Amino acid sequence: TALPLNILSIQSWVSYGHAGNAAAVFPLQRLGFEVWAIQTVQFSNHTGYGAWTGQVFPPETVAELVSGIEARGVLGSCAAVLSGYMGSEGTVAAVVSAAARVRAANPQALYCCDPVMGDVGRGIFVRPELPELIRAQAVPQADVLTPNQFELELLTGQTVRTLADALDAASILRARMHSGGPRLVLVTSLVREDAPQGTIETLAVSDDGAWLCRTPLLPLDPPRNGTGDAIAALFFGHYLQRRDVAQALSLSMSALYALLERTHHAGTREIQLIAAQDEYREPSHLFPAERV
Ligand code: PXL
Repeated sequence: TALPLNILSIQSWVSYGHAGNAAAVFPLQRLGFEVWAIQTVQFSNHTGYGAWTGQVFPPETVAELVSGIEARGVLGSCAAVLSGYMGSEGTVAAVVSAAARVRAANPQALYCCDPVMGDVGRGIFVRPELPELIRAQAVPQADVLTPNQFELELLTGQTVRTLADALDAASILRARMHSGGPRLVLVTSLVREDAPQGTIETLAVSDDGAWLCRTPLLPLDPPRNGTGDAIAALFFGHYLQRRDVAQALSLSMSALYALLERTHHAGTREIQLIAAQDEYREPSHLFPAERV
């Protein structure tokens, strides 16, 4: 039997609740990945609460841990790198260099950058220097990018109101990404004027075309922090296992919807990441991905 795929996931850690690696590692493990987790920060809870304790790790920690893994002689078996919330400016360069070191050891490895910057309603919630650094340093190295609608607008300077706007902005972004890879853009939390009321969509754009997956819009109050981190993990995980954009989109959004529905019924502030575990690999209800 085949060994599990190894994935290096560089994100935040929270002790209580689910955001960053605390929202990404478990779904990836449930999909069967060996996750090599590096934390960019260690906070008591996600910053959506407005208050937290803990530390932003110095950027050197990322390089130090990658060196330690490299010394085990295993970097060539790393299939992928996933990055999310970066605590400080220096973390961007450290993450990009980690992706480069993995690529040097395994030229087939894919880098997925979740350009965590902010969201509609909340605005930018990372340090103000980060969006420009992510745009300039991380995007050109990324094979897969998973911006939400707000981050897509911020990265491209385009306003996204319609499907045509979203497709335009995604192709602007694709042109700036790592060449030689799938240059795959996943636009999450897309709410556009020309979609049916009461729905939310995810748009995947690659060389082979574009697909849209539509799910019912559940109440966003309280906001479900960590959702984007779980989406990036589920989509990238399913994509790595199948290399099929439409299937990865349908499976990941169906799993995500099950997670959000469960959270809605539980009425909790935190996403029900553990309770929804049976939905990740084979979601009980499949929402289709349709070509656009
Ligand atoms: O969901 C993005 C995210 C990741 N990590 C931490 C966060 C947030 C958003 O609030 O606070 C620590």
